[in-house]
Amino acid sequence: MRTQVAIIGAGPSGLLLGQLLARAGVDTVILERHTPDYVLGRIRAGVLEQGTVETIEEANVAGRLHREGLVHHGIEIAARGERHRIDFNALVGKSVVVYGQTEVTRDLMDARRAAGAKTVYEAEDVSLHGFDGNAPVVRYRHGGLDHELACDYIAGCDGYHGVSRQSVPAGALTTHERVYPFGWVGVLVDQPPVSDELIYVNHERGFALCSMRSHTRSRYYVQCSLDDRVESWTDDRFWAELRSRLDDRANAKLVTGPSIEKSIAPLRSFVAEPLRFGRLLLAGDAAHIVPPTGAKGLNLAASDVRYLSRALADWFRRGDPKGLDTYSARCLKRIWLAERFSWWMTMLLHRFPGTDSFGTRIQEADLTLLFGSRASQQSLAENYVGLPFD
Ligand code: FAS
Ligand code: PHB
Repeated sequence: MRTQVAIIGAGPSGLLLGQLLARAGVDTVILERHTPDYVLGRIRAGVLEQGTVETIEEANVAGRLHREGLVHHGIEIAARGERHRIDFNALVGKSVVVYGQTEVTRDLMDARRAAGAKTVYEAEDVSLHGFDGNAPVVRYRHGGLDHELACDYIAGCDGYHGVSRQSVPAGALTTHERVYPFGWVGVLVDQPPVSDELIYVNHERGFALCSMRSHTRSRYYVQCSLDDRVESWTDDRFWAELRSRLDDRANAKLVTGPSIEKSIAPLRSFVAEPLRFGRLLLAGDAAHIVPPTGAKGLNLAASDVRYLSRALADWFRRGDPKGLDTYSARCLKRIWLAERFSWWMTMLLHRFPGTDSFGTRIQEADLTLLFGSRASQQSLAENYVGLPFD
């Protein structure tokens, strides 16, 4: 089998890249380790930057997003018994859309299926070869048979634990990492949200986040220990811990119920440099990870894919290598700005085990600056809604 671009991974990065390339007339095959239901069952991001919405519009799969997505013009930060609204409209004249990653993935899957583009689900033992030359090959097993996919380029969209980054020769990659000493327990519940907008909470017991997927489905998180196992977080324990971290106004509106999904996510900051190795290009979580505190993970993946789809289209349509040659540097500029913002939001809102008095006072000063300075609020707003593309 042969294609122009072999895409490894059918998460949002791989599917969005496949859709954008299809619209540019570039042929792709996506190889995905799991089943479509397994991919859709992973509950992850919930907030889309304006730039991400524009990229999804460019992919021509924004119909349901515009019908069902919730436009949010601000968020609230709760700390020290206070709540402060960050007014995106007043501060930067932009907004975000609350629309779950699962729904973005579903829309992209439906579009790819309707277009008849090839996706191999349950592809096993995927391996990448020859991407340091001009004729890369991807090998995999499917249905008990060995397969070989010849291609011009490989897009490694297979996430943090994928095979693509692991296939890069030792020494060709530099990684940067920060692992945080806590995780998030996340719960999805079919009950109305406590507020019209997201509430990020810094509480002495730890971080909490009140989010949503719609007016009838809410998403909540509480900071937990890295030693915690999801089995030890019963619904009752989760609701009691969330209540202990919310203010009276939120508690009065909180409607609990049986969780329809519950998971623990570790928090880390991670970047692999560069993103290109000959005919292999990394995008999304395969290249970087951010703590979800800044709602950047999915948006950063979409940012990589926006650059990569244009670069590959320029190459296949006009033989212009400029986009491919500058892909890594352009992505890394946005990646590090998103890494910084996600790190800063995490430092601002979490209680770090073992923090000394200096660290505690610095966090308090950061909150005082944010609550009292329009310039500080403007900086948070411009990063949260998404920095402009260069
Ligand atoms: P993904 O990991 O989503 O997709 C990679 C795909 O590649 C998967 O389908 C996987 O099965 C497949 N794959 C892996 N190895 C393979 C192989 N060897 N062969 C073939 N296929 C292979 N971001 C936010 O903005 N907000 C959040 O709240 C948030 N919460 C998160 C919670 C968790 C637990 C995790 C892990 C991430 C979270 N993220 C969040 C970040 C997340 O949304 C990612 O940024 C987003 O999924 C990135 O999409 P992809 O790059 O497509 O990677
Ligand atoms: C979510 O709704 O899952 C969500 C929203 C904002 C974040 C993280 C997660 O920062």
